[in-house]
Amino acid sequence: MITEFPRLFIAISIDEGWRIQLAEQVNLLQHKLPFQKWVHLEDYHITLKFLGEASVEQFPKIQNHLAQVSKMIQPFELTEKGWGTFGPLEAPNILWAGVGGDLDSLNKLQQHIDHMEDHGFPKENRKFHPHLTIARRYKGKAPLAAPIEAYLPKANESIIKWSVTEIKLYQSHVHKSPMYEPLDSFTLSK
Ligand code: 3AM
Repeated sequence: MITEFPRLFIAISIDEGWRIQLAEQVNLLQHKLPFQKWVHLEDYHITLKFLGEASVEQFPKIQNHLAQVSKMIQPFELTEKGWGTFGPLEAPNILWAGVGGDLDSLNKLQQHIDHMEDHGFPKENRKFHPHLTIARRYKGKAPLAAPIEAYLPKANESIIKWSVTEIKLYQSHVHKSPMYEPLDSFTLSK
């Protein structure tokens, strides 16, 4: 349901096989790593742009922009790629799962999407670091060990790959879980 000023962001949803694998890994990590908030499995995504609250007038402009951008990029392949954190190992803010594969296409897509100044959304001032947020705010007393893989059993050889065929516009529902609702999707079709 769209509220009057929905809180919006644009993202790529992930491969179901990866979601299942992450569920198993997160189950192990949750016993070892005290993070304050673990993202709901259904909410896993790769953010391309955070928009924040949008007005009724902005909504169709966002949809038009995404419809245009999606025609500028052809489907491309991504893979899982390791783990990491943002912030110091004593108190990382974010625990993430990494993304590899065709990062040139991903970066190009993100740059096109980020061009929304005319619609009232300023350009992102941080460098784009594609990731999938798994947990937020580490509360442990001892610093985290690096790499995060040290907390997980040795990975099997096959790396999960999938084809990104669409981008999605999501609404955040701050007090719900899962909290991200896909409102619209746009097929990549150069
Ligand atoms: O899950 P990730 O980290 O990819 O962190 C928020 C989340 O991204 C980010 O938008 C995504 C969907 O909520 N986000 C939330 N508030 C933000 C803000 N003020 C923000 N990104 C930038 N500025």
